[in-house]
Amino acid sequence: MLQTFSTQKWDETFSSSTQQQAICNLERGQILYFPQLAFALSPEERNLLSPIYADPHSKNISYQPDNNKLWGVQHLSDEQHLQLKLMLDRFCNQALDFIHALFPQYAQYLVLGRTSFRPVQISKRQTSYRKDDRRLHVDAFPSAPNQGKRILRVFCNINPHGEDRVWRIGEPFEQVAHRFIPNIHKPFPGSAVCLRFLKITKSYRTLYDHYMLCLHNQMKADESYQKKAQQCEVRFPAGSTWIVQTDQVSHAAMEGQYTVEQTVHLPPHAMQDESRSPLRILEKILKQPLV
Ligand SMILES: O=C(O)CCC(=O)C(=O)O
Ligand SMILES: [Fe+2]
Repeated sequence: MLQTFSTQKWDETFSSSTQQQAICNLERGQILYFPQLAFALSPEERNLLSPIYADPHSKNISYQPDNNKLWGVQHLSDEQHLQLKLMLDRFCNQALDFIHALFPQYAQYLVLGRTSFRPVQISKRQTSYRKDDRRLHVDAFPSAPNQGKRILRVFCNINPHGEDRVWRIGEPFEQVAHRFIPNIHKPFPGSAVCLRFLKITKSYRTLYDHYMLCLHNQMKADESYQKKAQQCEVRFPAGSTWIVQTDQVSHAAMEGQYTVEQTVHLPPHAMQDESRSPLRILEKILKQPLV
């Protein structure tokens, strides 16, 4: 389930055998775990570690690196606003360089996504079941279709009180898909065009996005599945980093506060073994192209 590395610095160079093993394990749905790779904060940045700066209406504080914009914040002075942006920008660059060093085959195909800062204690957050990441799920987003692209994420627990981030990891994607896909209906004809026209989705919701979103929702809605599905607890201590493809790995975040996260997207054709992508697995089950 985890491949553990002894890496201690963000500008590490990796041997080709380590790179090969990492890519292989990642594509098989393992979590790459770096228990000694911490994201260091300055004393001023440590003052930003408070849930009061998170807008209660947003799930996380997000930063868009390509246009240098911050969302989901409140009560920050201009100076703190800038500090937080610089902190997330630094994390983004370190995480991206690290991914390039570990997966050089992916480098030219990667599409940079959002950076997030998660200062709210997960175990206390009140949300609807669909937004509740304490339920096992694979990632799929209603307004942001990704049209088959992979969701690759780097997480770093920056908790200043030494508290773990606690996840549950569920069964392999193929098993999840075989369990839920037969009960998912096709989308209504024309619905993807309407959603796009009404600007509910940021791009066209492909069949792939439809099935992934239904999978995400049905997993979260199924109380008995949540309790009985094969699963195990994984604890990520403060000062550790982990890399995971959250569209493939069934996960639930149960406990923890203060994490930074970087998302990158990857087209399935850039994978070493494309047949392991959720897109190709769903296409095989449904016997039709989905994008
Ligand atoms: O915040 C976390 O630890 C993970 C939450 C989650 O499910 C996600 O970001 O996909
Ligand atoms: Fe998730």
